[in-house]
Amino acid sequence: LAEKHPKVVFVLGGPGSGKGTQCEKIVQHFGYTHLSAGDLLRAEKNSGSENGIMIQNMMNEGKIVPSEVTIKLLQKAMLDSGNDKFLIDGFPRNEENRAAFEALTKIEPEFVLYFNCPEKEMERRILNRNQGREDDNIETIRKRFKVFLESSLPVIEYYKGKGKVREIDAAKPVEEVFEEVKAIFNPKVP
Ligand code: UP5
Ligand code: MG
Repeated sequence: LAEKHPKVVFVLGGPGSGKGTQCEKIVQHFGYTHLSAGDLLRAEKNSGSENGIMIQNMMNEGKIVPSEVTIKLLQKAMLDSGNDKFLIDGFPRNEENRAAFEALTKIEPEFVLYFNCPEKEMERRILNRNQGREDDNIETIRKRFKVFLESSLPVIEYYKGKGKVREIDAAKPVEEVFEEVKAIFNPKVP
């Protein structure tokens, strides 16, 4: 995988900050392949894999699935796609995820998109989503927020220290957020 020198952008932000929504729009405009780590884990769970029950239990507690499981799914999806430009959405979620991905894939992200959104707004969005996600209940949402603050924000801080974070005000309407996103991917277009 590393020999192909794929271009990777990590897309991070709290639960419900709009990562998936914005990634779909980036795909349409900029030719990336969107890989949501959460979606890959949900598909793995539904495939009846030996890890299915473990994945389900961890997601229902808002906990972070062991790196090796997630990274294996990401690597396979990258190879299967045939593309060389990826949006990796919702990963890495903790320092261990980050270090393991780097060690196993030898891939460094080009930059990190960070969708910054107040918790109240993220909560409102998730409770309105209604797509049958088992983790979209208020108890699990609170746990997801706690894990985000404790484990995922430090990853964003790490990349800030490397000058790689492109922070976006994600509290605005979808189209306004995407205007900011576009400027990051395509700084020349007015
Ligand atoms: N919406 C979006 N943008 C909006 C806007 N600007 N204004 C108003 N509404 C907006 O959006 C959420 C909802 O808000 C949608 O209804 C949308 O229409 C609306 P979405 O784009 O889905 O937000 P997103 O940030 O993708 O929210 P998501 O709930 O997917 O984020 P999470 O990070 O919580 O979920 P994820 O699927 O990444 O992970 C779920 C769980 O999987 C984790 O809790 C964890 O247990 C596990 N996991 C791992 O263990 N490891 C991983 O690497 C990844 C996940
Ligand atoms: Mg998502």
